[in-house]
Amino acid sequence: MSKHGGKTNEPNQPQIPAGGWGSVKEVTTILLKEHVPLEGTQLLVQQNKPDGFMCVSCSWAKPAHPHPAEFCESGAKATAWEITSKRLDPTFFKRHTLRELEGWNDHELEEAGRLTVPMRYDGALDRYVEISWDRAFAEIGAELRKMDPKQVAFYSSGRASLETSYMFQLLARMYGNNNLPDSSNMCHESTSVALPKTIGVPIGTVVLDDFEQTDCIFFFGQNVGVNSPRMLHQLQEARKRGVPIVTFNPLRERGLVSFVNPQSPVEMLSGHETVISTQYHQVKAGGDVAALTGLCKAVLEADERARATGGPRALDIAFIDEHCHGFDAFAAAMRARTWDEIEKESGLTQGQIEQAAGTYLRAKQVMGIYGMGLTQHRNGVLNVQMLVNFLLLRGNIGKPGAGICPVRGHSNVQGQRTVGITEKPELAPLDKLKELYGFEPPRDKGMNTVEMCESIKAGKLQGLVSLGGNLVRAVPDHDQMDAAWRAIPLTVQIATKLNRSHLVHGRTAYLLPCLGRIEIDRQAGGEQSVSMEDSTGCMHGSRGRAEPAADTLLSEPAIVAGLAKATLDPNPKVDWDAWVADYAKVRDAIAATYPEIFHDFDERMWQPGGFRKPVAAAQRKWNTPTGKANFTVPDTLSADPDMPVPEDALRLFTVRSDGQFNTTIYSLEDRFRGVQDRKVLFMAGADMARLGLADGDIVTATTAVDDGVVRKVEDLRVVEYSIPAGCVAGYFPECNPLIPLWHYAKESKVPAAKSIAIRVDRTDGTGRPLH
Ligand SMILES: Nc1nc2c(c(=O)[nH]1)N[C@H]1C(S)=C(S)[C@@H](COP(=O)(O)OP(=O)(O)OC[C@H]3O[C@@H](n4cnc5c(=O)[nH]c(N)nc54)[C@H](O)[C@@H]3O)O[C@H]1N2
Ligand SMILES: Nc1nc2c(c(=O)[nH]1)N[C@H]1C(S)=C(S)[C@@H](COP(=O)(O)OP(=O)(O)OC[C@H]3O[C@@H](n4cnc5c(=O)[nH]c(N)nc54)[C@H](O)[C@@H]3O)O[C@H]1N2
Ligand SMILES: [Mo]
Repeated sequence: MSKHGGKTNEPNQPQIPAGGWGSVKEVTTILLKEHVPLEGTQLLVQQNKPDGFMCVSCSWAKPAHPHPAEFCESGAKATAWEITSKRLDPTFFKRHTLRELEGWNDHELEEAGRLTVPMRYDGALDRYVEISWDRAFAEIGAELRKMDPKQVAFYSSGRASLETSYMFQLLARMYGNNNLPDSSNMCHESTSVALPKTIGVPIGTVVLDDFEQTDCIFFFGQNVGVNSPRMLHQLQEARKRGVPIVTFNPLRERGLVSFVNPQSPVEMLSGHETVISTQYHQVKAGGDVAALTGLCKAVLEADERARATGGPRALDIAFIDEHCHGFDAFAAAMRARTWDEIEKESGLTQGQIEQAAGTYLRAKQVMGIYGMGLTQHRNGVLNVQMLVNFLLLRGNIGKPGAGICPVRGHSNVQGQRTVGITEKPELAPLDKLKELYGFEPPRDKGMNTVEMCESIKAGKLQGLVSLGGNLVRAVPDHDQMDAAWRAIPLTVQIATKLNRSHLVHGRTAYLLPCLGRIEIDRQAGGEQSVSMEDSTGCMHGSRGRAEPAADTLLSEPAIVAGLAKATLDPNPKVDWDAWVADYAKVRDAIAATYPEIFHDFDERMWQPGGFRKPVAAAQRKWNTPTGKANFTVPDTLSADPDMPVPEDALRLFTVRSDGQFNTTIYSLEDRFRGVQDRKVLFMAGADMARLGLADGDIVTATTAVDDGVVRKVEDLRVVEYSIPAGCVAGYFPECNPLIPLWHYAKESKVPAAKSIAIRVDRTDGTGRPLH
């Protein structure tokens, strides 16, 4: 299964490298399709520049010395999508009722254009109707004041700025709860739980400079070519220096195989591509604990051989002695595992794992990069801890060129946590908030995303205020959740475009349209800028450059302030209006709350490359209970001990395509995987033969668990693909009805979107044959 990078001949997979002409064509197509005016295309040059606007797509780091065109295909699509010239004004709802719109797909809904005016749902007409901002705030405030604060949730999708997020968490806490679920609860929460326990910080230790110094990269479950393409530049540079990249991923992802830099005319003309992964190990979905156990075992075996022969040690003994806790128990646990069980659970051979371990052993500075392939599993936290174990064995944390690198999703998802968006009271600076604003912050634990869904299902949640996002589509168990969602007494959605969560709304529902980050934000104090934190813990300023989509839009800070003023009793220590007039005042407040991270915020945010938040583990200071970096002993090698896959079933994992940003579907095509539609299942030839299926068959997928609920998705097309037998891949969000809400990562409650036991057959799930 393990192959060296480069081209392969696999069923139905396009033989294209990531980047290249395809990328240029895609960018041009979407700019034209969205009727982006010429000034708009010129805006791309300002993307991710120290004085420009920060990309609204992923959160990958922004270099201090950016490329003249520091954007990628995904970023350009996200920009075009936001600055589109299409508008959804209230006349749209005169033409379409909500019930009618429920028949539209996710692409069609957002494609209708930017929302322009605040609206309230009118049940008699089954439409949203325009309402003034003042009235919207007053009515929402009056509703919220009547509710039990503990039964209201304030969700945020990870895009809103540090300024907005700080105001939003303050609103929730002054209102009376810590119910601040966010997109991170479905994403890197496994990281936020695993890393503090092991290395004492909730974020990664790697910065861009490390890419210039590393001599080996291990890459687990992250699809760089699609989801963080700007990182391909760092990977390409590393490859040019001969740095090996060892990838573990069940799918052969094009962007992980090879890359042509679309911003290099020479490469484009010569068609010269860089091989990205020098080893590609198609681990089984959920097989990473086993694979990493094998890797650690191989390192320990190499160390024993070295000791026997008197050669140089394979372990960094000095580092382990000085900095680590729990090594002996961990080493014993690794030795006790047999290669048989490791091979069975990982789907890789001992030889393949030893080959990868050999590469690791030859390197002095190794980085471990990962994404949703590790976090969205029942063992999501353990997966991350196993990667830390592996790095610790050779002291690969806290030195240049080495470290752990979680690749975060939304552009400010990490920053939202930094400024207090969390349901865990112990992670928020409650005493400081009390001191600054003179109120008693709630001390009880709030709801995370899964807990909020449980509360909705139980009919308890009274109100939901969503700062961006599309929760109805992003959460598991769609069929169960949709009905419950409609019974929520009040939903308030702050959004840029129409999505499913606006159709599946609460009994009273408001839709509040906001400015996007790319737009000029004019307030009483002049044009405003905002800030965000990238995946490597660096904070950047961002200035909007495009004319707003409509002059009726409010900025996110203005909307949060509007809601706060209408909902909360006046507090002389919080001048919401002054904050909206001048966001520098919000930054002052953030700096007063977190002086260590944000001192001199207003100046430092324009520093090229951003300013970095202190990350103790990067200095080998371990803020853990033991004061050391902790090894973790895995209690299982099994992919998913609590959702075993029956003999006649498969393990489904859900992924993204290059035509989407989460639930935002730019186009139905996935050019990297060579399909034109999204209702597909990527399946191994061996499984197709075993199940009597042929490429192109239309099937129904049913979740193979026995909890009294039938979960199914119909009309999926089987696509033969290079994927380990027993695993099958489908798209998020189309396959979300198959994920039970209760199936989430232990400890972090991240829905286990990469591990769902399903049966696939050519009937509708009841035994009736399909077409
Ligand atoms: N263009 C674009 N960019 C995005 C997004 C987007 O939707 N579109 N979303 C943003 C967000 S919020 C996030 S969180 C990130 C997500 O970025 P990623 O972390 O790349 O997310 P996914 O596409 O869900 O899948 C990750 C990869 O994990 C692999 N995988 C699945 N199961 C396993 C497993 O068990 N083990 C291993 N080793 N690998 C596995 C899949 O094959 C896939 O290649 O991207 C962000 N950037
Ligand atoms: N099966 C499965 N489920 C998953 C995942 C998976 O891999 N598989 N991934 C999970 C992950 S990692 C994540 S992060 C979540 C994503 O969950 P969310 O973050 O909730 O969803 P998005 O699709 O990113 O939200 C898109 C909407 O945000 C709004 N929006 C866009 N820009 C702005 C803005 O500037 N301001 C405001 N206020 N609104 C804006 C638009 O209206 C748009 O429709 O989904 C999770 N769900
Ligand atoms: Mo995410």
